[in-house]
Amino acid sequence: MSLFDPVEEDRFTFGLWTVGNPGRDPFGEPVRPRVGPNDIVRGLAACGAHGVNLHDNDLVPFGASARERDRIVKEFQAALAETGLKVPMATTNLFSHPVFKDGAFTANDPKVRAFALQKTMRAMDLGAELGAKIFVFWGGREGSEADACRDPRDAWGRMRDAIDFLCEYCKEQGYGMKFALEAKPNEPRGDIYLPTTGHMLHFISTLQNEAMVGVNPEVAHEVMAGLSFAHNVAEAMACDKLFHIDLNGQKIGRYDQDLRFGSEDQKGAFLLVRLLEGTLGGAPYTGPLHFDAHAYRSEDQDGVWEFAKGCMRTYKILKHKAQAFDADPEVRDIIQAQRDDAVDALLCGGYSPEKAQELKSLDIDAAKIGERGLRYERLDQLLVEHLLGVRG
Ligand code: DIG
Ligand code: MN
Ligand code: MN
Repeated sequence: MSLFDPVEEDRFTFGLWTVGNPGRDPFGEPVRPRVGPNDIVRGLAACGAHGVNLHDNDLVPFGASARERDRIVKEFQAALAETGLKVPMATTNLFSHPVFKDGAFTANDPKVRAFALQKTMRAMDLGAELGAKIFVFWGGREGSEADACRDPRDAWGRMRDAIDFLCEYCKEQGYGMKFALEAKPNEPRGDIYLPTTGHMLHFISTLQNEAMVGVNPEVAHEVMAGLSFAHNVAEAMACDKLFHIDLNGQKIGRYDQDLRFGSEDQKGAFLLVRLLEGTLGGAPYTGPLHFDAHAYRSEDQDGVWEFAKGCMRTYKILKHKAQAFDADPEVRDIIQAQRDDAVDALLCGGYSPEKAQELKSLDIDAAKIGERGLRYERLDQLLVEHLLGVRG
């Protein structure tokens, strides 16, 4: 057993649609035979994963009869029992079927919006049956190309009404789920509403059941928008709204690549893992670590399992390196060098007239502070050396 082999406590999960992806892309047919959900469960268990996630139609084909649905679910539950794999998260496919070509919750046709609610309630029923306590909403088709088609405020209001309605359904059913909203700026729609995690955090504050709704940020989606993924995740953590996370790799300025975690921007992945694991001292993230990622189209199924192992192994390597980095005395010295507890105490705990007077009378030598070097070049070089394995 290597230090970097996954264990149950790592909480690593994969979607059925990730390691089950047969390698189709917009410009090519599948390159691998389809692997059924029960074999995916067995394959993920063999790789050391903790859990498996699913859209409704990853397991139950669109339009399946109730009898067929029950048979499929029963067989899937047997595979879960056989392997011990859990189902921490479920979601709805509101983007593949042509009925959703103009959106789901935000579509102009109220029959489409009604069908999206109906399909999502049934997907929540399925998720609850499998033990999922997190329900993700990714509005892949909630957007536009011909933006004249609707007032964007109507789209925003329809989305809010749908989430409010489904929160009430979840409460009435007693499912005890938390909702996690996933942002993406574009693709497959020309523009997608609520394009970043920041937009989602504000949207959540307008909901009737705000406490049960958080976010599911994805690396590729925030990087596509040219944003710092770690900063956006940090904002969600600071608001206690990081309910789930989609980990993968992405090159800046590309379509949504959903690459193996850590395969591209290792420094960004390191800083993300450092944040999630709290090695700098903040509270760690304790939810599922979900790899919403896909193997290269060049791979056979063995290559897909290598991809899955690589996602988990890289996360654990980076966790080990983040622990060493924040335990490095020189790193701690540089970060602590600007510490001033007496002044810090004035800035915490809110306003008081006494504090205001004390702050106004504080003698701060701005020129001297302005001249001081902060040694961040050395700090970042230490990070690079820890990452490259020559320190730590
Ligand atoms: C794409 O990033 C989306 C879908 O794969 C799924 O609905 C969601 C859950 O991870 N992510
Ligand atoms: Mn993606
Ligand atoms: Mn995702």
